[in-house]
Amino acid sequence: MTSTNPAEPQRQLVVVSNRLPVDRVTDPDGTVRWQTSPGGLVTAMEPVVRDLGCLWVGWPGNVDEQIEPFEHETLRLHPITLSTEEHEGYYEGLSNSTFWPLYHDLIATPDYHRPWWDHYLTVNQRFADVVAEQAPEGAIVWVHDYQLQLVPGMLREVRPDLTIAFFLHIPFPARRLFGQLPWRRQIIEGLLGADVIGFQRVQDALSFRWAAEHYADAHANGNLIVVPETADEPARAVLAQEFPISIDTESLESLAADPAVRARAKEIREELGNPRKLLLGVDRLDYTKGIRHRLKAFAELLGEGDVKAGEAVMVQVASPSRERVEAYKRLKSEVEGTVGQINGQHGTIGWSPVVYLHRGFPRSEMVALYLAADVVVVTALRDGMNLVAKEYVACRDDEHGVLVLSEFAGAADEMTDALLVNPHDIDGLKSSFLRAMHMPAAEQQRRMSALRHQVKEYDVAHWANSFLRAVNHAADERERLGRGSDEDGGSRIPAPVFIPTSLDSALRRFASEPNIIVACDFDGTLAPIARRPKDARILPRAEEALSALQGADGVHIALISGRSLDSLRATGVRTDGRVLSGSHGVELTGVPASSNPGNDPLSDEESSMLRRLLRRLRRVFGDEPGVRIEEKAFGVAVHTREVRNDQRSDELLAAAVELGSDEGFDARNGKRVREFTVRHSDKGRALQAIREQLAAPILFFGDDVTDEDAFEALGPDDIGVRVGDGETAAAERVPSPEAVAAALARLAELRTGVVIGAS
Ligand code: GDG
Repeated sequence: MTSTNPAEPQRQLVVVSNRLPVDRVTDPDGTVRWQTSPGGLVTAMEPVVRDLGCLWVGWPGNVDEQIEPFEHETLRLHPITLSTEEHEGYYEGLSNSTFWPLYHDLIATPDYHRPWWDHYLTVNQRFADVVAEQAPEGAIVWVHDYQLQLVPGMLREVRPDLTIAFFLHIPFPARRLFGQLPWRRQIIEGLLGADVIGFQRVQDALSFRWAAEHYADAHANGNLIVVPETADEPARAVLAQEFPISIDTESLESLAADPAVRARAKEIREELGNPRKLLLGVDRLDYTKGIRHRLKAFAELLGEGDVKAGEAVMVQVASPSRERVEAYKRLKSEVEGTVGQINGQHGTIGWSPVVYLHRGFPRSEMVALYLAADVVVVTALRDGMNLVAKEYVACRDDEHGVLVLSEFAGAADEMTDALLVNPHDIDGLKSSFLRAMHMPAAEQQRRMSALRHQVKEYDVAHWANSFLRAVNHAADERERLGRGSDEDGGSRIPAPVFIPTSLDSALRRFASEPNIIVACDFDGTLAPIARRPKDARILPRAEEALSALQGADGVHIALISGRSLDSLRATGVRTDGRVLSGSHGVELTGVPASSNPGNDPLSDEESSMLRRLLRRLRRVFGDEPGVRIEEKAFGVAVHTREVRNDQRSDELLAAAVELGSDEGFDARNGKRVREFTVRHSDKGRALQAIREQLAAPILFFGDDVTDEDAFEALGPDDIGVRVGDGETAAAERVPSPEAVAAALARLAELRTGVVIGAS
């Protein structure tokens, strides 16, 4: 994999996790050595730190043992000692018998045991103390997972020079569930000690932001949480956002291409008696993984004769996990009992329907299993991400094989071409297993090829780079503020703003006008383009700058979008007190009514034209994967951002234009969207209407073809700024939404004196 972006400043990295990424093994000849340990966290982080090198602080795996720091490949490892009692309270207790079940939707009942909390505090403090002592000045400290949620807060108190990041590998519980936790305030405050908090899914980040507002004295503004100032510290911003983790796709692909591994895959099938279908499950033996559910479904298929003797084998790799925790002991005996029952009842002398392997295997053996499997079953009842799902498709360059994937695994957000299942619905599981076992080759190929595209594009390098980019931004900002306090006795100095000098001077002039209108397009301008429009979010820095400007005298903020206002609001962008123009100017709120083309309801003729078009578009594109048809107040839009292939997207859009023109509509072109409106308006007319009402010069930012109407409507006192490439009528240009945020921050600073840092 590629390491972090070379453009990023090189800061020293310290990784902190409950377990060190290595296990100690003693060879038969008595030699002791360390080898990389299995598990999701290590699998994901290993390729990240392999290139970067780092200091890694963690527990080495045995209690009451003091081990000196040592080196392993590019890592410097600093072991933390835990006593038997601490291990029971902090790890087996609070981490695995409280947080784990609570954060996984109460699949098991969490115990809230106060002495465990005391151990959790002591051990988190020990980790924080070691990091505080070992971390180089100005380093980035990346803390992992639910066992160490207090470390960011503890660390910040003693080492304010560090930039602290936290990544939660498991889900963050829904609002009311988290509310059960007796120590909910302490946990939120501990996490808010970080500068950046990463989650697996959008939903996790949303739940956390809600909890931060309700259980700590914080205020969420989009994905930025503002922690109010205290006696010791000024107010701070914490980025809380989803960064879905992934796998080292390239290295798995090359392992899967290794002839020895391929030969082993063939051998595995032979050893299993060459069944027609091989189903595979790979999990830590954990009650969240839904192993019992999948066995039950498979057993019923055998019992009902849908799977015949000798026809299929289910291989279940269940690597040992948390073996001293009561719930895991119970699960182990239940699973083993069920496997025995199934094999006893349905097996024959030469055929065991379930092959259960309760141990760890080398990576090459796992890959051989993936290659041998016709179907991989991931039936987690709740899972942060689930890397097994991604690993399976990464290995299948033959584009064959079927992934059955639980809707409750984080991976389901991205891997929509899998056979998605609700593991609680045993009948549904049975149908999906059958469907997977009998899926025609062409459908397997279509699905697998789309899934592979996904894991190739969004691999672990992408995950680490985007996370570390956000953390480096936070670090830049800390440095900048630090410099400010040395030079200016604590005052904040302006952010380094990478905007063209001509725009900077235009902004200076503009900022001194008595009244101003700051108008921005949304997608591609305030918010980076997202693959699914519903996932687009305003950049925190842009939101902060707009909010600061909005609070200043004589400033009007306008959001001018092609989206309908409903869809704009659904992105969570702040809309109160702002002028809003949606559907390319057809909808307009926040200014007195006069020239708003959206004030009159649709005429009968307009609505029947629109209905006809909508019906035809739905009929033609309704089932087309990746195409989204958006109904708007006065029109309809056909989006193809999720169509995976550019050529296919172009064809579909061209077909939509044909259909529209047949119905008498002209299409408006956007990036991977064609829009048809029954009532004519555009962003230029919207801006004119706004100016007529507010009588002030305009600063307008836009990135799309449809924003050109707005640029053309600007006068000599206005400023038009085009985002990105392409021909334009705008006088100024910036490269990206990040640069728009920087320019807005600059304007906010000029107008109000408030400095909006990079985030
Ligand atoms: C947590 C979250 C999230 C398993 N057995 C063997 C083995 N493995 C490897 C798999 C895979 C990893 O372990 C398991 O990762 P998962 O993601 O499936 O699950 P968790 O361990 O629960 O991980 C999870 C993850 O963190 C990352 O953030 O996705 O939601 O619960 O890579 O292949 N590897 C080898 N031998 C085995 O026997 N070599």
